[in-house]
This record gives sequence, C-alpha cells and structure tokens, in this order.
Amino acid sequence: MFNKETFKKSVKDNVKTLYRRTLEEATPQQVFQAVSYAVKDVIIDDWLATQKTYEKEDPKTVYYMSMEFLMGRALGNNLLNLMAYDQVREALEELGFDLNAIEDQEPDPALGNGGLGRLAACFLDSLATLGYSAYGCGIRYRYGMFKQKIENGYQIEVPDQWLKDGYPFELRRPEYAKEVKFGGYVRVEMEPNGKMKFIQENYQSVLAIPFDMPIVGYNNHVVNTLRIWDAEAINNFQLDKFDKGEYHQAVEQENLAKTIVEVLYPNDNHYAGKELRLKQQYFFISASVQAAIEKYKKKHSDIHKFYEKVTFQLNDTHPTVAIAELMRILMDEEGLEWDEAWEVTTKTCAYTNHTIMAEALEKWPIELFSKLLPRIYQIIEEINRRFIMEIQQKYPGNQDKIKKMAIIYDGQVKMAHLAIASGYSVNGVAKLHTEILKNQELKDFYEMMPWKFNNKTNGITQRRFLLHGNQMLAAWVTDHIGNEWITDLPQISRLKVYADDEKAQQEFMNIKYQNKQRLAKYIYEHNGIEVNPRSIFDVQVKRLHEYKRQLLNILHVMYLYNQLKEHPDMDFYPRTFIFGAKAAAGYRRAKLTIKLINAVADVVNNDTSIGGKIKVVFIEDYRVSNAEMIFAAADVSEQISTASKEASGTSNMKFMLNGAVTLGTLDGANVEIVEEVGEENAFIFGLRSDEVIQYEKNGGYYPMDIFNNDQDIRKVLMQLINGTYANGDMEMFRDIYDSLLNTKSSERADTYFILKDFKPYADAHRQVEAAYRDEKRWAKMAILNTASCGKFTSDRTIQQYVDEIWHLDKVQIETEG
Ligand code: DL6
Repeated sequence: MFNKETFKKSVKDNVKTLYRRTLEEATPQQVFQAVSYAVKDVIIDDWLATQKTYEKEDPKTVYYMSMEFLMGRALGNNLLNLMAYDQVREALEELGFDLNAIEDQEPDPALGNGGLGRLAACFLDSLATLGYSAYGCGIRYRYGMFKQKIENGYQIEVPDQWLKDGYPFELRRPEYAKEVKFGGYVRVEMEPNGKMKFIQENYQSVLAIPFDMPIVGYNNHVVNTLRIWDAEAINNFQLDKFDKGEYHQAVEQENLAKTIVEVLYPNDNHYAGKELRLKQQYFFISASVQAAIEKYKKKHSDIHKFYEKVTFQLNDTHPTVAIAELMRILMDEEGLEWDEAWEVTTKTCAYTNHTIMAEALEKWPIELFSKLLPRIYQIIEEINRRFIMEIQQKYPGNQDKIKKMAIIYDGQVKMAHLAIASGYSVNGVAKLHTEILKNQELKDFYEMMPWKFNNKTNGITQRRFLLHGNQMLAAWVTDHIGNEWITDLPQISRLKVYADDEKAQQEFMNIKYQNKQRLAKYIYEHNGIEVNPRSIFDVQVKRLHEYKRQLLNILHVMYLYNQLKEHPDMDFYPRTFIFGAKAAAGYRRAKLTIKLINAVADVVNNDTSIGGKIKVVFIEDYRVSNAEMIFAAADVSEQISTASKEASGTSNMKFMLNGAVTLGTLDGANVEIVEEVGEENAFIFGLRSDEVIQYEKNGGYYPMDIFNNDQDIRKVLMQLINGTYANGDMEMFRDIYDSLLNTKSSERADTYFILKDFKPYADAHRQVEAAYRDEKRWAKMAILNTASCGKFTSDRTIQQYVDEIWHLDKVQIETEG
C-alpha cells in the first residue's frame, strides 16, 4: 500500500545513503535516483507477492525471447500502473520538486531499434496487466540505440550511455548466473548403455548474469520480470591459466565477455551477418533456456511435459537458436532421445515473423555457424535432414521444394526456415502481412503446414501512449466515458456519440492545441525553429528506411514550396512537417535522406517570402520519451510505406489513439485502421499491395515516363541535382536522384514506387488541407479516430496470443493489507 509520508521519508533517506547529501543539496539526477529507489521499494512488495502466487498456482509461463526491448522510461509508467502517480506528484511537490522534471532525468532504456522492440515492451505491459505469468528475456546492452545528433544537417551517432549513473529499476541476480559455451569441438563418447554422449571441448565460455527489471501491471499488483543478461568472464583473474602459459586464452575469455553485450546492432529490418551478433543471440538464448529449464525442474520431475508449463515466443528469427539449444539441453543434459526432445521442443517454440524485407532474413554461413556453435550446428543439421525427408515424402521428386525450403542450403543456415519447421505456430503481425506470408513469401511452408500459420495484428499499450503521454486527453476521455478504457480499450468507442457534439469537438481540439503548443515549445528549445501551433502538424516519426518513404514526404514538401513560390497568393493552409527518424549507422542513403530533410528545412524555414506557411522540422534523437509528446500533438499521421512492405506499423496506432488522422497507403495495419475508422475518416492513396507485387514480378516500372511527362515532378527532381538545397553543390543529393531514375546504378529504378505514388499522394494532401479547413469536420474525424482505436490495444493482441497460441492461465495476486 502506498503511503505518502513513508514515501517522502524514503526519498530523503535514499539521498542520504546513496549520496551522503540532503535533499536540498542533491542534483536533479540524484533526486531521480532517490525517488526511483523509493518507488522500487513499493514495487518490490508486489513483485514478491507475484512470485509467491506464481509459485503456489504454478501457471503456464511465456518466455518472450527478444533481442530488443525498447522500454522507454519506467518511472512515470510504473507510478501510473501502481496507481500512485498523483500521490507521488503531491509528495514531491511538498518536497519542492516537480515530478515531470524528475521524470526527464531518466535515461530512455533504448534496448531496441524501433517497432519490433517497442512491440515487445507493449506486450510485457499487457501481459502483466492481464495477469499472465511472463518473462521478457533479452540482453543488457551496455550501449543501447545510439543517440542521434544532427550536425550541419547530417546524423551523427553518439554512444548511448544509459547505465552511466546506474539504473535504479534493475536488480542484479548473480545467484542465477549461467555459463554459455562457444567454439571448440564436439567429442562423442559411447556410454555403457550404448547411448552416445556429446561433449563440447576446448571451448571458450562466459558467465551470463541476469538483471531483472520489474514490469508492473496496471492496478492489479502483478509484477512480472524483464530479465536481461549481462556477460562476465568466468574467472576474472585466471592466475592459474597465466601460470600454465594459457594467458592468451584467459584474456580471450575476458574479451569475449566484454564485447558480447557491448552494443545493440542499430539495424532495423536489415541483417548485417556479423559473427558478434550470432554470439549475442546464442548468449542470451542459452542463458534463458537454461534458466527456464532450471525453474521448471524446481517444481516438476517430468521434463517430457515441459511444454505444458512453458512456452517460448521467438520475436523474429533473432532468437531461433532457442530451438536447437532446447534440443541440446533435453538430449545432452536431460538424457532424452531425439524424438522425445523433438516433441517437447516443437510444442514449446512459436515464431513471429515481422518482415518480408529480404534483407532482414537471417542466414548464417555454415562455416561461421558451425565453428561458433558446433553442437548446435550438429543438431540443426539433423533437424534439416529429417525436414528434407518430410518434404520428399510430401512432394516426391520435387527438388525445387527442397531448394526453397531446406534449413541448410547453399552453404547457409536459414533461421526463418528453422523456426517454421520446428515451431508450433508461425504468426504475422497484421492481416495483410499474414496473407502476404501465406500467399507469397512463405507460400511453400504454408502449403505444407497450413495449421501453423495465424495472424496476430499488433497493438500498443494505451497506458503509456494515452494515459501517460497525453494526460489532458486521457482525463477528457475519462470525464466522458469513465476510466474503463484504461484496461478495456474497446470501451473508447463510447466516445463516438460525441463526434458531432460541438462542445466536445471544441474541447477535443483545444486539448490538441495545447499539446501542439507543448511540442512547439520543445521544437523551439531544441531546434530554434518557431512553428505555428495553428498550422497543420503533419508528422512522420519512425525509423528511416527507403520503404517507409520519408523521401516521398520531403519531395512533396519541395513540390509544395515550389507551388507557393510560383503562386505567392495561392490560398494555402499553413503546415508544419515534422520528421523524426534514426538511420542505421551504415545506411548511406537513409542518412542522405536525413540530410535532405534538413537541407529543405533550412531553405524553406528561412525564406521569409512564404510568410511561414511551410515549416519543416527534423526532431533530433527520436525516442520513446519524446514520441509520447509528438503523438499527442499530431494532426496528420504519415503512414506512407510502399504497400506490402510495412508488416504492421505501430506508430499508426499511437497516432490514431491520440486523435491524428492517417494519411497513408493500404499497407500493414493501416488496412485494419481504415476498416475500423472508415475510409471517410482517413486519407488513403497510392498503389495497393497486389499492384506493387505485380509490378515487382514484372521487373518494376518506368519512372522516366513520369519524369518526362510531369513537369512538377521533374522540377522537384532537378532540384536534387542543381544545388537548390545544397548551396550550389550539384552532387550532394545525386544518389537520391539516381535511385529514382536509375541513370547509373544496377538496382531497379525507384524500387519503392515513389514517383508512381507521388501525384496520388499530393492529391491526398489536398484533401487533408480541405478537410482541416472545415473545423467541425476535422474535429469529428479526430474524435472518431480516437474512438475507433479499441482494436489496437496490445491487451487484445496478447489475449489472442493467449487464447490461440500460448494457452496461459490467468492469475490474481493476493496481497497483504
Ligand atoms: O511487428 C512490429 C514491427 C512492425 O510493426 C513493423 O512493420 C516491422 O517493420 C517491424 N519489423 C522489424 C523486423 N526487424 N527485423 N529484423 O523490425 O516489426
């Protein structure tokens, strides 16, 4: 139970014991730490109670295995879920502090790149809130997603030292450390009973040390655990090895431990094939699988029934070594025969596919894989051998099937194939995406084992992205329909009756306006750009990727600017185009697109002749904490990926929840958003996914035709190579120009159909402008977007995973007092 006076005392005591200071002397960071430790104290009681209940009731547990958890800040979210936010705010006010300012002291634990990692974080929130036993299993990267600085318009990557001041919400658990082995070779021994024993020898190993973070459910006393693994050398100081002349090996083990968790690979939807990445994967998977088995064995004696109490959800292919690791432990350590181990494994592991982008599919060269994980490789070879036999049985003589479906082929280990062949469920993350998987990308697998395939449309947690991120709107919603939406988002549809109510419209838009003012202030403070909160806030925030087509957006801004320059008196509703995006450090064209956005911003924002009618803002270091504020302030949600490429998208749902109207293609979950809100309350344009797929099958289209026949587009493209946005430098943006028209490169021209969709996009923008001018119409659309987003709660997604895949048992926590 939360007690204000005890809390205040605890904050003061913490400052004293942690820093030997009084509260008055403490720095803001020290106050944040002291407050967070006081909050952790409150959490711990529920954490223990949850553990106790789980021990007593022994519910089935999901282990959500993910290389990424993009958690965002914990303090505010924990307080809300503990129902202690207001009391803590008051307590801190009484102590002379502002809770918002203290929240701002928290680093964003950014252990993820984008959608996939943030989804994992939303899922943990929902699992705890719904009362399901769950562990998140991941890596405690010393450096998370890099911090982005913009210098001279270019992205600069700065290391993210999120642990520099210590992270108060984590708990080191050395008692659960696990050894993880790499390399060496496998020796086979015959046991007296005739069984073969496989022994890994001459390996290097590291110690995996778990750090646990509490995941607080909303108002239900459930506290689950995100377990992220750190690495340490087995023996920090191996004097004995030194003496024996094995100094080299000792140093190597030390280095392995240091490097393995050093940094998150900053690639989204792209796989770089680095050995260290495979080491990271096996490292956290081996530790997590060992821990899951150890925990199971504490209560159960029959390992054959492991799957009755445990399920592993593999978040994309990154954790798929779990399949072979589970097989290894079951056979080599638990003594099961192949068939027995296979039955357990295939009933335990399930796989989520998050992309159809070919460059994101993980394939490891056999040589690298087998050298690093010799026993795991042997097991995968055997899985492959048996799987090929199954394919042959089903499709006798069809070599093509083997070529397309084998797990090991052409010198490579294909992780998606391993996951599909061995898992009991394969799911996509939006209806359209799942259909594309079934009918195109994974067609052969679907035909062979249709029962494994299912869809789980993504979702987001309304608790972070409305209750916390947009407190004014959250209060307004609660005033109108009560607070059940917080745990039952479909209730929000009860707002629909207010869509035509003028008073409600005014209040809704007034809240939007205040949120726009808040963002305008942030932009002024961070970018030095003044933006007009009465202008349309048109926002695209997400990773920078060609398929997401930030380029289409900025080319359209260039076009609008040309229009304004050519017709200075045209009736033009002021617009602010807001971008936020990190590009992978090695992704040249994405980084050049950032430069282009900033270059256009420079020219447009400083051209007094257009009277501030267009402003372009690139928000530096887009991350979860500033995202919450950005969604709250958006009028228009840009969701403009090339149809078929965005598996789901989740920012589209966060914008919708906050009353922004989607301007988008029929891609990913946009399709379902439009189904929910109605096509009249969104602006849909462009090629459909089947059209894109058809063009791709035919080798593309001829963007040069568009260039030759459309002078507006031609003018914009020529401005890429005539120095308009580059102080006369004609080369700076030539690569972008070339990519669209393929004057030089070997890649297909305009791979992402930017020119093809340009005019429909411009038309859609005209419709947005017209709709926005009609205040009532816009307010109605905005309210209806918020009111129609019930489907997109991650609570719904998780309940579907539970009902259709995991079959977990719901738990209620008994607390004392
Ligand atoms: O499912 C979460 C998220 C989707 O919303 C995005 O559409 C999709 O691009 C993203 N996929 C990845 C794949 N990464 N890899 N590898 O991040 O997943």
